[in-house]
Amino acid sequence: MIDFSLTEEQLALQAMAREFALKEMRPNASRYDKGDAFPEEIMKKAFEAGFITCNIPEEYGGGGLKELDVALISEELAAGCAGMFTTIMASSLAFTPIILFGTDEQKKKFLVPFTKNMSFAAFCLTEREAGSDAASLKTTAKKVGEEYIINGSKCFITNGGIASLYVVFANSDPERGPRGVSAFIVPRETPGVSVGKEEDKMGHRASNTVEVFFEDVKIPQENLLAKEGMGFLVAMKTLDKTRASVGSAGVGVARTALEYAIDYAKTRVQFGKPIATFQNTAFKIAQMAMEINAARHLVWHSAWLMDQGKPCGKESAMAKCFGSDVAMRTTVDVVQIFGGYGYMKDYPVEKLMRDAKLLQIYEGTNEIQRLVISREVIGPIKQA
Ligand code: COS
Repeated sequence: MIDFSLTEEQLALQAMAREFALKEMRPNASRYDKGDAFPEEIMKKAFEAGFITCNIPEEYGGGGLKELDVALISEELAAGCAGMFTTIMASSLAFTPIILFGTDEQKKKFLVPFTKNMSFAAFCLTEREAGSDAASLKTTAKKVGEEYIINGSKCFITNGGIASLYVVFANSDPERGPRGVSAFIVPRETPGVSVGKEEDKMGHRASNTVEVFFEDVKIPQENLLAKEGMGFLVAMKTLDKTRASVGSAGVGVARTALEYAIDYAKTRVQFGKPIATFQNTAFKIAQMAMEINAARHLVWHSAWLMDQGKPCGKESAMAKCFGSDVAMRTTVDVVQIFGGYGYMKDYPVEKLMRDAKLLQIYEGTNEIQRLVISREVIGPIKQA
């Protein structure tokens, strides 16, 4: 049976996230976009509200939210400020491999502390020469006795400079390609871990992005996630699960842009009439509303599949790709509706356009999402 209604609890959760976004995030979004400061106070409140640990299971002290709940929250928080949303959700991304593949001991040891005090985690997969081609990692993990020694570096790491814990993907058997990759839990204080300068980004400026370096970092065997050689699977399963929330963020960013556009179009008078009365503007608004709704339905469907324990790789990729493309198209059109004002930093819409761009790039570029979707839709091809 198809049912799009939300439960009382889901409506309450959505309302709470919306209130937080409107009260704490949106009024401060421009300030953190323009400066270099980290929104520490807002993150403390986000921690107290339970957003940062919302996907950690209840038995380990987290919110234990289902994927549809996370999708609802993600849309609201990203509607408030995409950069702050990214800080919150990058921790969830790093928790996910531990939630999916960690032992009970690993979960107790590494997840529970995040539910007691505010701190952040980072997912370390990307390298300078291994972005979309995630299996070609150069970072190595050499087994010596009961330890692994990690050497290499990871780039564009969200939360990298503020994280207390990293989930690091490294090659423990370079001969075996994807099957040689292993995943490790690396506490920040481990000797040999260091971080580079903060990246100066086009958007999501409230979030922290750095390079993370590992130099002879000794990690005990008990910090290995799953089994040696299963790291690529750990990464892929994690991304299958988390990508839909990037789609939610796209819906949130696009929705905010549309709200600004409607307000503006109703009050901006040209040729003696509000510009909302011109079909060029009205039809653009109709198109945006349609696409936002379609994107939200893709996100909800993929989250629903995950909650049912059904395969969702293709749907999650669709939700991410379409949701972020909608955010990009919508924000570009909204800047156009605002005309010259839209291009000025005094107005909020150019930030949304800059923020939308990253949603098409991170957690797998939209080209990779199309690759994942097309491989599944087309299936095996017999070569002549
Ligand atoms: N779930 C389970 N297993 C998967 C999987 C998935 N979603 N995707 C791939 N695999 C498995 C394959 O079945 C294959 O297993 P076998 O060796 O047993 O046959 C193995 O992993 C290698 O897969 P594949 O041959 O498809 O690997 P490719 O090198 O062609 O790359 C893509 C696959 C492109 C999908 C992967 O590299 C990718 O997702 N890249 C983007 C990475 C990314 O999102 N980076 C963003 C940074 S993280 S924020």
